[in-house]
Amino acid sequence: MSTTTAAELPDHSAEKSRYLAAPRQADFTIDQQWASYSAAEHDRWDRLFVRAGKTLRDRACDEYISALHALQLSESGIPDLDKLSDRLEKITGWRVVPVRELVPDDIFFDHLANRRFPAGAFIRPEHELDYLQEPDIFHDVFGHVPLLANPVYADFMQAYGKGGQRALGLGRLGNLARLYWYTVEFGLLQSSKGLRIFGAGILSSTTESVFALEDASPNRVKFDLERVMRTKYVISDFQQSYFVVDSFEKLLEDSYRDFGPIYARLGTADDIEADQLVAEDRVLTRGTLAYFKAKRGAV
Ligand code: HBI
Ligand code: FE
Repeated sequence: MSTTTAAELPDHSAEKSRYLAAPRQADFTIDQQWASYSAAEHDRWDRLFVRAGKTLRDRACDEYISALHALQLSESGIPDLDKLSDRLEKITGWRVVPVRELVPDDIFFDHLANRRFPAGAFIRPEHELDYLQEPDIFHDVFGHVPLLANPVYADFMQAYGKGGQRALGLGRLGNLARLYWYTVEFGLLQSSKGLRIFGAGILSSTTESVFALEDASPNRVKFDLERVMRTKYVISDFQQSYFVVDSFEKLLEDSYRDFGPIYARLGTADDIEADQLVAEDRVLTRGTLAYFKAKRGAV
């Protein structure tokens, strides 16, 4: 999750405060201080891992499941990011670098453009086990890191980082953040066995893993790069629409397109509401939006 600035968040948990007090490099990386994790924090990782693993059987895409195994991620406590990076680097050249919290956009994109994924070093406190606004080590390492071991997805993430650097220069960060949100965070994949999850925001949430695939409420629409870049999103609840990519190869191909003409068209196109369907959509599920209407008390 990546649109709340650290300053907007309430005071910090003990798990996070120890990192806020630690020295930080110019690229916002810190020392993970792996030896400082308590038994309770390692146990929390294990409980999150086992619970999510049960929900993701037959829901996560095969590429994610095989990557988890390739990286030897398991319920054996919070991973040492240096050791994890040594395994990951051998496969796709990516490393995972510890950070305290959300980092500035330009720093974030520079890391991605250089095959470094910034991961929060802190783990969520017990009372935020089910949901937290800021990316902790479980969201980042369990949600985002595994697919970096998939060569095509690894190329896409680097291309995204380079695209982000260009977007910043063109004042188009908002459009690019939407692309990230509806793929890297909340993307679904069309597979031979039906819809499967690849977005980290869904993978790291057991409730949203079920909602995104099985609930009648949300729209499910075939992914279209330009349409997604026009689509607003909510950050503090389930998504009202999910987008389905045909393959990581298609996603990578899209990321190599010349965004210049796209940004020009986006300059005059209206935004699309998170729950809205538009004429050119290839709709897989026209959602009832019941979940959201109930929340708004509008039923
Ligand atoms: N920082 N640590 C961290 N993690 C993110 O996902 C992140 C970030 N900074 C900026 C950012 N994401 C967003 O601006 C991008 O998703 C567009
Ligand atoms: Fe994320």
